[in-house]
Amino acid sequence: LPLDERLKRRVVDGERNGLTADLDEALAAGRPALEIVNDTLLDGMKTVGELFGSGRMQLPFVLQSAEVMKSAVAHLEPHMEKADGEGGAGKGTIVLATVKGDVHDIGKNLVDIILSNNGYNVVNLGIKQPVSAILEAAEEHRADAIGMSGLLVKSTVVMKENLEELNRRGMAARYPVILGGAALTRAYVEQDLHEVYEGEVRYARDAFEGLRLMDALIA
Ligand code: B1M
Repeated sequence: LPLDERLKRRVVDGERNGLTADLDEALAAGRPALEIVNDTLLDGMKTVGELFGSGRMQLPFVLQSAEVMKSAVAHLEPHMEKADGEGGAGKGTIVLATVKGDVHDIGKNLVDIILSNNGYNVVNLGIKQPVSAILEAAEEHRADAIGMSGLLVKSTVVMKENLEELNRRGMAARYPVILGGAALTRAYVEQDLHEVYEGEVRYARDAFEGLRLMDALIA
């Protein structure tokens, strides 16, 4: 198989053997690390999602694919472009979390990498975070924004409840919120949730849009 196909297969098959050798070969051929993630590995995860969704792949195998994806991203991370030499973290702070009840964190961790590499200080709280933990971290770190990720349909409801809690606590004006994850749509966030939230709430389709939004919010 061509290298690209091979890498994609490794994600789909959850096959770690030979992974780093293939990644190094792709890097040596001059492919940017982020492009390998976005164009090849994420394509593999998409296939995994389709197979799982249609009942042709069982959960333990999805987990193996997720592990391969994580090791690949960890291997590629040092090769990703940094925005400034110092590794800055001076542009602003975002508190980032996967919402309550949701364990999916590959997308969130990509957002962390992209923002950190572009000069933001990211306080990554991890998965299954109750709103109280997110809001406390935002206050403690004097965050400029809050980022919430969630992939389950029920997480879209949790996100709405979280925004209502920010309203209730009178925090909405101080915290712009960026939402991302496969179950969301732009319309749900920028129309429905926009109606709900008394502050600014925006939808990020991918990690790069998350970065563009942070740049716009902080400017
Ligand atoms: Co789960 N899972 N899963 N799963 N899983 C989905 C989400 C699902 C769509 C699969 C399917 O049915 N086709 C489905 C949800 C259906 C629904 O809600 N209607 C599903 C299900 C059902 C479940 C379980 C309930 C299964 C079960 O137990 N029976 C269970 C849930 C457990 C829980 O959360 N309580 C479960 C478990 C798991 C694993 C643990 C096995 C594993 C996760 C491992 C991990 O993350 N550590 C897993 C995986 C891997 C998936 C799929 C296959 C792939 C997700 C992924 O990592 N994609 C997924 C299928 C799918 O998404 N279509 C699926 C790659 C990742 C980079 O994409 O996170 O979307 P994503 O991030 C993108 C953008 O969304 C965006 O940027 C990224 C790209 O740049 N983004 C942000 C994300 N967050 C952002 C935040 C931002 C900005 C952008 O700013 C704050």
